[in-house]
Amino acid sequence: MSIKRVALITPPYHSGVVESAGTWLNVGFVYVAGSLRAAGYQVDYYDAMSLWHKWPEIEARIRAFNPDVVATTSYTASVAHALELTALAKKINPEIVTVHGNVHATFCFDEMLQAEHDTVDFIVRGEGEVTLVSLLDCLNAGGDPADVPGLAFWRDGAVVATPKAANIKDLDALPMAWDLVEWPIYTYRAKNNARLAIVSSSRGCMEKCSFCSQQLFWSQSWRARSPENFVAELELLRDSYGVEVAMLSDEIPTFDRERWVKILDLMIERKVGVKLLLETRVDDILRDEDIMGRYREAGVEHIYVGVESCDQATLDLFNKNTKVGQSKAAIDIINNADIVSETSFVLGMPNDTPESIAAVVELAKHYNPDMGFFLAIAPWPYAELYPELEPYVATKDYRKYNLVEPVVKPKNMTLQELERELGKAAQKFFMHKFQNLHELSPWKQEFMLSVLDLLINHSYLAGQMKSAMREGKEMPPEVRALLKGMQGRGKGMPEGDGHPHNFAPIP
Ligand code: B12
Ligand code: SF4
Repeated sequence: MSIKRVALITPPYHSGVVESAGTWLNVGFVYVAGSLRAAGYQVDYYDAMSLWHKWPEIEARIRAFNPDVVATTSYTASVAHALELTALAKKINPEIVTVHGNVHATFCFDEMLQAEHDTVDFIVRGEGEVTLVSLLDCLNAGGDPADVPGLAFWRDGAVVATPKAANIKDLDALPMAWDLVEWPIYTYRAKNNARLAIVSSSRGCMEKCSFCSQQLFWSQSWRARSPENFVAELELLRDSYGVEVAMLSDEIPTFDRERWVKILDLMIERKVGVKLLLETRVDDILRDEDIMGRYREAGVEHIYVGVESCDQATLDLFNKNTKVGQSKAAIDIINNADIVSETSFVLGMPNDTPESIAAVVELAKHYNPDMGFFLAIAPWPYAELYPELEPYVATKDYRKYNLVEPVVKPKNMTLQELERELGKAAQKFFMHKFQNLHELSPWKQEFMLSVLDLLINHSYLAGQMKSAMREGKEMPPEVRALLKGMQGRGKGMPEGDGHPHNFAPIP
């Protein structure tokens, strides 16, 4: 077998949620492509999802590149589209080797291969850089994939899973294929369409939240790049590709305070100027209260912390390892540093009712993040919480496992009622926020107005926001002016994919 050309393709799945805020690149592919090229393979980085390509365009690009391998990425919500993609590749040319990676494939390889072994050749479990190259080298050398760690595949009527691959030790040494990225499409709408990158400074998380897939994916480990290596990458992205804003894909970039402080200091010292959006844990924010000014000075503009619940019993069920009071304190710290604060609440648990959801909205207003999102719990079939939720799981249609569409049916609500209550929760929260816009600093006011623009022009909440804001007189004049120019739903967003269009958090 002679394999040279590898197409890395994102499945054209859209829940329309985070996509309202911007267009986000696939940094996992930038890593995998870098390693493939270093090993001598030619790569097409093809973000069909972000390009909003439909099947005919995807088919045309596959035919034009004429790959030996089509590899794609499957998290739970996108796996159906990823499977359709590899079926398409086989239809175009049965000789194409098809590969799936990412979290859903890593854990649900058995289910996928049982059902789709005709069109799925290999599943890479865990990190892709070493395993994919080893697989392709093995195939080229006529070897046996059973000897390559980190794989699953179908052979003789059964699934073969090879031993787990070792974690990559030196993240600094991984080559990156930034030059393959189709940069012009990646912009951050909430900030004047600034050029947007996603970067990774660390991988993993040592916590054990029972609803979360990421601690499982990284086997409760945490590894990081050195501050010098990471900051040099931001400079390269700024100088070579005009990157102005970068979102960290890290689960917890701040985990090691010493390393994080070094990153902040280097960014200040070298005047890097790239603005950072990041997610971290409430306890790291409490720990870093004394250096929040440095966060801001270095360019951190937006911090998401997962509050998840306002109720200690639910936090304990989630294994969240935080106390209710800590969340409010962390949000205050972020707000006091004049950084945009964002959080989400995981709702739609079996015991939820309209009243319990309304109570969360009141607490959300009290916690006072700049942005609050009210998510429908998605029962990842491999998460520790799954057995608890299983009796209430209403559908196995993974396309709905996107944190917006309810999948778990509460005991005393229908799925439709829950969906309506979640919509109302967002509406009530943001109405309150915009009524009190004047409490924010000038730059945050400006930012929040662009968020409102996205909400009313790019979101399925548009209808609800419109009706609620008919009493626009309660709103500050800037908000009223924006409302006047309101254009209804969908501007600039392709429609008709059958999923709701929402504005929601950094995932
Ligand atoms: C960046 C990101 C996105 C980007 C994706 C951009 C793109 N062009 O593909 C955007 C913002 C669009 C996005 C959207 C969504 N996302 Co998202 N996203 C992330 C985030 C923050 C980082 C992922 C990342 O880059 N990690 C860093 C890289 C280095 O790691 P990696 O991606 O895992 O890739 C490595 C391996 O997995 C493997 N690998 C991955 N793919 C492949 C493919 C092959 C062939 C191989 C060999 C290996 C391989 O190799 C890579 C390198 O080692 C994660 C959370 C997190 N902290 O991980 C959520 C996350 C992946 N998202 C999630 C979700 C739910 C969504 C949405 C459904 C949310 C929503 N409601 O909108 C949407 C769906 C997409 C859509 N279009 O509607 C969930 C998935 C949960 C699950 N278990 O299935 C996560 C884990 C967040 C969470 N809340 O739990 N997301
Ligand atoms: S939710 Fe966040 S803190 Fe909890 S395990 Fe997942 S990544 Fe870690």
